[in-house]
Amino acid sequence: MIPNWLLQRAYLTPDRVALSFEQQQWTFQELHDEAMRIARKLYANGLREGTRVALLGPSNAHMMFMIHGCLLGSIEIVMINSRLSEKEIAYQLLDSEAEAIIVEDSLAEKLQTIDRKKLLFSFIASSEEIDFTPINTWKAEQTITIMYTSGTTGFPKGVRQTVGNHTSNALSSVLNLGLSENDVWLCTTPLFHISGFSIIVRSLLYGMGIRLYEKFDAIEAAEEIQKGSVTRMSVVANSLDRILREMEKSEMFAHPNFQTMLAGGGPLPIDYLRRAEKRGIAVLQTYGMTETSSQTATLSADDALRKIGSAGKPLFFNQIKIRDAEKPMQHGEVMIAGPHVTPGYVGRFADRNPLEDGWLPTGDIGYMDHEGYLYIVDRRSDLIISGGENIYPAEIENVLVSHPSVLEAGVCGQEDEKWGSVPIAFLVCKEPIEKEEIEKFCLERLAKFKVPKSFYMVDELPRNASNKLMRRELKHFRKRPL
Ligand code: S0N
Ligand code: AMP
Ligand code: MG
Ligand code: MG
Ligand code: MG
Repeated sequence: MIPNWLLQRAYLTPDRVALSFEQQQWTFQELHDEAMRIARKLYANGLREGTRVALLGPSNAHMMFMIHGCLLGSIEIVMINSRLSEKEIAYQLLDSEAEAIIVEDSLAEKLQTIDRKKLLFSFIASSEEIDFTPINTWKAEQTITIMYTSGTTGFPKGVRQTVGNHTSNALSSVLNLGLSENDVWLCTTPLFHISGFSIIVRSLLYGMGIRLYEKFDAIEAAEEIQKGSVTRMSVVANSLDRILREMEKSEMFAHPNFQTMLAGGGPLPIDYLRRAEKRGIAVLQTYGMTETSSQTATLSADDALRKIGSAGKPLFFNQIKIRDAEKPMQHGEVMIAGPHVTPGYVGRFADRNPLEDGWLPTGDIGYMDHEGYLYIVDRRSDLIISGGENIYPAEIENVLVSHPSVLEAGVCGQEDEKWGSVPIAFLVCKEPIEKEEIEKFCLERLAKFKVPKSFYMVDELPRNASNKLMRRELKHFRKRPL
């Protein structure tokens, strides 16, 4: 049994600061009261403990209250990525069978053709309230959030994250990072990703404050770090680089209050770690995923420079092994076990067991060095990571071939200085096609970051003897730009 996080936290430390956003701040008691009001309104709208709803909103204080209202009311939340296209959102609603979608008013235009009960933030705010008593304790195996992650087949998978998954992850994290009374976590990663949501869970379990921004802003982040108004932050390579550029330009240094930057979501250029050190920032590389409710391994502050490039050792409750590796340094698929690993999916993949003999195969290739430190070297399954957003080629290829002029399509990643990697597409066409036309076709169906940056015409796609597309060969293929 695990206590209802916010109930317990507001009981233990009601007067500690829980959240600050723009010029306002809220204690845990105030956050509890806001969440309780929301939960009563959600109950008045027919939602109940265990009801599954989707949630779409920007990372602001109202969104926080909405998340906490759902959590307090033990309502399962499907967190929707606000960069997705309407069609992608429709898929997730259908697949998850969410009873309704709660949407912040400014984003409602994204849902025009969506045939599902919509609850606008403003509508909920003006709803009646009904009395209900939140349950005190949760079962560890109870699903509390669902996040979609792209799948190799091109169909996104709704990953179940249980109360136990989140709780053990937050505990593992603090056993590695430590905790001080003055800790405040700067949150600029999206709340719909586990990179952002895990900060909420840590805040509740530790009694730690969150400094929240609706949008990542490198100047503001650099200033918070310099002032020491925050002590921790989560970043991806793109946001870290932009913060460092700001700090380098204005000769800024991290305040001694600032403890650590947790950097993950994709590979991190080693040069960024060195640049960060010059600014007085200890960057800890972390290896985590949606299926593990964030971190599995993280480098400890002591090892940050000695083990540069490593994603560290598994956190206390977690285990990592390399498939088929008999000794250190051998490369292979990274396998994960621990209480933070998802029990499975919803919808189309509900019957699929994510584990093999108790281990989660990640698709990532890595090795353990002689001291047991993990290094991630590659992604087996052709995943493209653009600015921390995952893109599976199959998902884009499925859209491309649905265009009447396209016969076959292949997509791969191309290195990109700004985003790390971006998708590019290779098309075999029935008839000539304009770049603008195919771009527009993609934009109507895919999040913008998934729309290929370049399109090339080819006569055929590279395939092996069993006719399987060899995406890694695409880049070297003879091609004509569209
Ligand atoms: C990097 C971010 C902040 C960039 O967004 P920004 O600057 O706000 O852009 P916009 O103003 O919205 O748009 C401007 C133009 O840029 C395009 N664009 C935006 N983002 C991307 C992108 N990622 N790739 C390609 N293009 C992008 C827009 O389309 C727009 O284009 P135009 O001008 O043409 O209209 C933003 O992308 C961001 O927040 N990224 C991070 C996402 C993230 O958090 N990913 C992590 C996911 N993984 C996990 O959660 C598991 C790992 C994990 O848990 C973790 C990760 C990191 C740190 C810690 C942890 C942990 O374990 O705790
Ligand atoms: P997601 O499915 O969005 O949670 O993304 C998880 C994926 O991001 C992992 O399977 C890895 O491919 C990648 N990833 C996360 N952390 C790292 C890291 N430190 N180094 C390299 N890749 C990473
Ligand atoms: Mg993902
Ligand atoms: Mg921007
Ligand atoms: Mg076609």
